[in-house]
Amino acid sequence: MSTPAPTFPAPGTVRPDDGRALAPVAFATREEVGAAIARARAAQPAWAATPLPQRQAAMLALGRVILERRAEILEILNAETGRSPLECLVSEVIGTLDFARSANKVAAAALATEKVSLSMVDHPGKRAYIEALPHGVVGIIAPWNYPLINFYKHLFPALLAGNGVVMKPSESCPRTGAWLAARCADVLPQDLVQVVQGAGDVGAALLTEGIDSITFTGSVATGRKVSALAGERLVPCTAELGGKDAAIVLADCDLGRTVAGIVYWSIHNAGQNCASVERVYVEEAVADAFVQRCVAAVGTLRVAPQDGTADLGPLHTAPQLWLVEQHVADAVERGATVLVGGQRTGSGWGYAPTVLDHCTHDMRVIREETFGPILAIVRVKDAEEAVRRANDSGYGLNGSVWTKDLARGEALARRLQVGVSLVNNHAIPAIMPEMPWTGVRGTGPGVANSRHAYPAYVRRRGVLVDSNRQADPWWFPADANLAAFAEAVVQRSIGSFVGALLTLLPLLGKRQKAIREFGGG
Ligand code: TXE
Repeated sequence: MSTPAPTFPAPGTVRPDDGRALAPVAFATREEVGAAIARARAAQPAWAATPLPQRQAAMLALGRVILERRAEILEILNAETGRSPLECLVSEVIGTLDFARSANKVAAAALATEKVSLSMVDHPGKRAYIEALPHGVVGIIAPWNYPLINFYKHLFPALLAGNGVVMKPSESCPRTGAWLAARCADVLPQDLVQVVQGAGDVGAALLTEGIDSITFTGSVATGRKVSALAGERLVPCTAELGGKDAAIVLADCDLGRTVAGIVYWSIHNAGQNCASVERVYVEEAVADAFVQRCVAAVGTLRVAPQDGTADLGPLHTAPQLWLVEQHVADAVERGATVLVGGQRTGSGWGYAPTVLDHCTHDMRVIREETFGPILAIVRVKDAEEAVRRANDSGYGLNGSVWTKDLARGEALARRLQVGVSLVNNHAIPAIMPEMPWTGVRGTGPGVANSRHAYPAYVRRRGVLVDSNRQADPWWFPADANLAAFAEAVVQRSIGSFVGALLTLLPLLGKRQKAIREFGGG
């Protein structure tokens, strides 16, 4: 069920918690985007030539300055998202220096030159290696839901790899991106990190104005557009998109811990997390007890009181609030029961944390990304049904199984068609630079974090040095000895290795002579 969308305030112009106006931020023109790329490009070669240990030290300085000046960013985040400074501190700021430390370790491995092991028989005298070179200037396009962390998880590795960076914050959270760019300017070479403000046209201008690689985080619809534009220009692109994560609650779980974990991962950041638990499949045997405890726990959560102790903030935008209301209304119409919440808080874009019981797969709240503080419960007969239903989704980011039987949980979690499988936790790898953050289906195959994310930041160059004084035996001229040589090579592969070698050796001598003569002696 959906009704036509009403008119909403322009993104980023009002506080989500009380609707007060925010100071406007100027958007960049296409020419200004081009100029920002050019400035970063001019600064990048010197940065790329800076030894890795110095780049790593700069990352620690960046992580440190973010922490030292946390009061400023917490105020900005609070204004732009309506979340309490405490929630912003815990979810986005607290870990910056630790993240930088771990990102430094990952970079050391990801950027190390790889020796290639070549067969001395097939490639005598040849030595080869693979090196990692920065793309040049990396564009980072971020969404609004974690406006700081969605930058720095890409910013650290992009810079460690020796790139310049142009950041494009969401038009909903421009001030957070601007503050982060200013902190980069505090500790990094001048112009290396740029920020351009604006909506989708400014994001697209990064590509049309010549960015060298693009890292996109956001919705599926935009991810497709960005990937297509990057594809046309043959620009490396990685896209991390939405999710509809499932959690499976088995009858033997530790009920208290499971309820606490699932309520947190459903409702943290008002559910505006690509890896929120948006569907809970609970085994019938434990369903009543699980639901009862969830209702009691969710009923205690407080939205956006200004005393600094809120458990969660409001929804980030008016369209988001409207979408959540649509999903709840659709679920109720199709037979779900609202056990707690289910309405606005009355302040800003606040929506009360909600438990929906008896959800089914025909409901939007189970099929589409909701991005709201909704704990949607589907009761299932057993674990098999749970796995089948969990995999029945257009997305695949995280999936978790909650049980005391770790071996069974692990086996079930590994049957989930997702990028990150967990037992007794959810979404936590997002803040682990060592762990890949990736997905399947609509979530997209893009990878953030870990050495596997590095194609977004580096290209590989293979280098081969040949010290063999003999020519390669298949060079010109083609002659009868080449034909015999080729046949002997085939025999070496499929027939007798030793026999073929005995044939090859004299032929090699003849081929060398012919090739030398061909080359003029
Ligand atoms: O996305 P949008 P939003 C997902 C989350 C949800 C979405 C919410 O699941 O689906 O992000 O973020 C810019 N060319 N994830 O609503 O609208 C736009 O200005 C270039 C996934 O902000 O797609 C903004 O800066 N850029 C996740 C950014 O794209 C364009 C983690 C995102 O906007 C553009 C967090 C265009 N044509 C959120 N149009 C994960 N999987 O890790 C818009 N933009």
